[in-house]
Amino acid sequence: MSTEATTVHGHGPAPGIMRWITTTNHKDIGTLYLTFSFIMLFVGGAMAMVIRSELAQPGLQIVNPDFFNQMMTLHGLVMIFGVLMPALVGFANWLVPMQVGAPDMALPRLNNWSFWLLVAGMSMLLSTLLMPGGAMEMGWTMYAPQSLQTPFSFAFSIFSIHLMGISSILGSINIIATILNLRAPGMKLLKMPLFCWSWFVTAFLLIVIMPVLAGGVTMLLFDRFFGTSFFDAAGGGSPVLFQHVFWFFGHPEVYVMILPAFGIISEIIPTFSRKPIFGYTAMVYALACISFISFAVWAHHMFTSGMPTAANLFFMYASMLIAVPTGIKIFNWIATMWRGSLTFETPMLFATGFIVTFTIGGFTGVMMALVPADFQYHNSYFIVAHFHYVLAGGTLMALFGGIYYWLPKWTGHMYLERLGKTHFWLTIISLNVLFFPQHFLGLAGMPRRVPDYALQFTDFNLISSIGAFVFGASQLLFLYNVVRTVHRGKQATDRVWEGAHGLEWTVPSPAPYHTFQEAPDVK
Ligand code: CU1
Repeated sequence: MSTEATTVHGHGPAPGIMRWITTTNHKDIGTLYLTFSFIMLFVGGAMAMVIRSELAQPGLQIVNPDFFNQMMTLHGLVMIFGVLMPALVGFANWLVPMQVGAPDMALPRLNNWSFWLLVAGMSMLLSTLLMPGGAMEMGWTMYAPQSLQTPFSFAFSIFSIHLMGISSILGSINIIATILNLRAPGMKLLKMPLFCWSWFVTAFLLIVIMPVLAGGVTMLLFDRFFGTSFFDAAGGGSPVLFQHVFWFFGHPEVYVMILPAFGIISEIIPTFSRKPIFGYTAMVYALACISFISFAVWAHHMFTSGMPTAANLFFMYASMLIAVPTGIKIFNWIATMWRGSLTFETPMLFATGFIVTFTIGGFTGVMMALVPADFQYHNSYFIVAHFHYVLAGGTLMALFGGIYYWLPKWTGHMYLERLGKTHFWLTIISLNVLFFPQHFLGLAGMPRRVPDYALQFTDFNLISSIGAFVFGASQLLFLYNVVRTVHRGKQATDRVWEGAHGLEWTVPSPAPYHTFQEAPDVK
């Protein structure tokens, strides 16, 4: 790993394991986040394998329904709070200081605290599996009234969500403070690389939504353990109110997981196109626009909850509006590639794969935004297919691409290119085998979150499960490649990707004078 582990306080790094526990160095903390996320990917992935094993055949054969529900709930929470968010924060730690020309994050000790709070929170969440009654079973959305009938361990799940929320808020404060206060002279906001911009916007989203989630789950805690009735109809409360509170957090949370992924893609594509990003300023405003509108669309998750038609229509139109700035971003990535000197090393394969699979998820999102159509899709496997195209086909692909792209910079070693390409092709094919049939299952009426199903759903479920096993096994290639790179990859050169005009590593996307300049010659 990085050899420059000196802290900003001028002391040398602590010896041995204490270095990693006490570190305030942004690169060390970035490595910690990424390593933690990598471990959680296999934990959450193992839960997905349990789910798909059970669903490979109709009937109950592997696990009992209670355990299935616990796996389904924890899979969601682990993937969101343990894998995608920590990985993106890991990228922020590594890249934001380097991209704005800062010596470290603005608040290095807080940075260390953010990481270890996350570890404490996630450990507590996983420990609920071992408690009497097991972990919670109502899905990561924790809808009342089911969540008011949960085992004792629910209190610990809520506390773990509080810990992880505090971790996210502190991390976001650090990113905003770094970007606003520690930019090098001449690094104007509208000259920052797009990855920095994506995290700058995301950090504000997190600071707004995390307290809302904390408030919501605290009210659940009070209803469940202290006799209040915020969400309990029997005491005059409203279960639908919980859905409003939850999705006011939950929808922007989706953008927390995708905007930094957009940032990663916006760095990779210019490098492998040997051109500056097309439409830099439009990309920045699109990010801001998406995050702004994301606060006005939460009830598109609740069209069937009995809202007035006028409200349904408002949330339908607002949701469809988000397709505009998102479309601008997709267009600009493709325009960046247009007439570029393209090469397709592993990071670029993942970036182009991202555009395809993420866009499929985007299109099904537009389908579900339509109120009358959503009545058909609601609570069906179609929804599962949709958000896995966005989160696995989108964010996870961007993370893989980003790791391959920056690993030589971070470790000084080169990964195995052929193995990386094999990982990409196995991943993209198995991902589609895994998730595409789920659209058909949902349209044919298979509900989500069930351990058993009617016989007519057997074939597509089996195909989906086979895709899942191949997808899971493919990630072992990635694990091997990364570990091997860190330990004994061959020396990386200064300009691994041979990007023209210094468009490499930390600065591919700053604003050029204008975006129509000719593609520069390679060499
Ligand atoms: Cu949403």
